Amino acid sequence: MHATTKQTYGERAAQHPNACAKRMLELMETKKSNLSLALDVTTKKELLEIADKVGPYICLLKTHIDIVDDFDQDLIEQLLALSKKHNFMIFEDRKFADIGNTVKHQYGNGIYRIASWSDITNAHGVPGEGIITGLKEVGLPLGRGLLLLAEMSSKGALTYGEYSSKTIEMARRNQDFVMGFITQRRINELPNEDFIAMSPGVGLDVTGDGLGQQYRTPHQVIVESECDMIIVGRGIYGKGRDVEAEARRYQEAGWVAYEERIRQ
Ligand code: 5IU
Repeated sequence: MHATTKQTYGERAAQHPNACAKRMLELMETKKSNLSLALDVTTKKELLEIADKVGPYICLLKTHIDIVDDFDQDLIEQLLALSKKHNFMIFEDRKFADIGNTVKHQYGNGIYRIASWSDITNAHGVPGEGIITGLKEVGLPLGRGLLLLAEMSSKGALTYGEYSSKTIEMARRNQDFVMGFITQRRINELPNEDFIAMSPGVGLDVTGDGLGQQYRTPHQVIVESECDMIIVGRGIYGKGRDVEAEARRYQEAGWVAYEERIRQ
């Protein structure tokens, strides 16, 4: 077990050198939530309605802003208002994958201007370290944080072995901006390192979606795999589900697992 696995989110926040990671950990501690909602819906109305219902239970709202048919600037303003109302941070799951100069513009410019509203975003290590340098130029002055994709949850993913280790090395060299990983299990941390491990592919009722997604339970993710945050999508807002009840259920399951872990 890693040293940070047994610490509380609050203890880790108090000594974290990365400003965005510190804010995230503080929020998890005060809100008693390690739940992130992955809100993959295609209309502004659904996005805002579900975010408002689930807001009290989550620490982080994960978006795919480019799938919203009727995207406009007002959506961003309303989303930011909800993040203040309910006290959650925002993570645009953009998965940047190009050279530094291109991602810099994809992050700061275009219709979405992701850096202007999203606290956190993420990137693949595929292009090499220039991708971090490019994103950092835009994000660091704004106090943003970056997650690297160390491991994916989907069947047959190529993110393993040396690819994952090299990604981790890149993160180590950029700890001012890289705050953690999207991963299926906690990475091997060196002394004085603390990367927030966020895990998608979480569900309590089903094990897959027929399109390659693979689900594990909050207990498997937080206790067995030592990750810090569960990212849940359709388990909360899927067809026929009571969104608020499911959000509460996942928040509780995530927090109970965390309490078990820090007591171990
Ligand atoms: N997501 C994954 N697996 C990954 C990565 C991202 O599922 O390895 I990186 C995203 C895709 C979707 C959300 O936005 O997390 C999971 O949604 P569901 O809980 O509805 O499967």
